[in-house]
Amino acid sequence: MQLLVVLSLLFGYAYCQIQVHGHDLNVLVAKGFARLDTNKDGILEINEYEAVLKVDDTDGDGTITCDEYVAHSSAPKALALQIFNVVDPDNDCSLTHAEALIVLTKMDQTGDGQVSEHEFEHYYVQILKHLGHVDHGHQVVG
Ligand SMILES: [Ca+2]
Ligand SMILES: [Ca+2]
Ligand SMILES: [Ca+2]
Repeated sequence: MQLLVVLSLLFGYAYCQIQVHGHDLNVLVAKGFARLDTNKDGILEINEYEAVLKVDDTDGDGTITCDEYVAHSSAPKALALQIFNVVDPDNDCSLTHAEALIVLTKMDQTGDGQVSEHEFEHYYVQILKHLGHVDHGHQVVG
């Protein structure tokens, strides 16, 4: 009986990983960006980013814990947690405002203070590649 539970957990996890590929990856990126780009002009600006940080910070203590992030992320729970750990520089399950701003700076390749959907997608795919969810050279198409 215990073995069955373990097996179903393992398969559940594997299924979650498979879903990240191909079309579903594009859906994840689009959903993630849509959540951040609140005025829907295709550009993520710092004020939009900070507004979402406030929403994600459920208890309003100025930092986003991994639990708070997972609860708000558009990604599946297990994946959201992995993404959080890549994004959080000191891996303490807590993203301070300063750490969150570093993330925005990393996404902003052109350094103009705005993140296009293309820049967001690039950053997201880099993280997923780092986590092994996307093969190197894997065509990320729908
Ligand atoms: Ca915008
Ligand atoms: Ca918090
Ligand atoms: Ca941290």
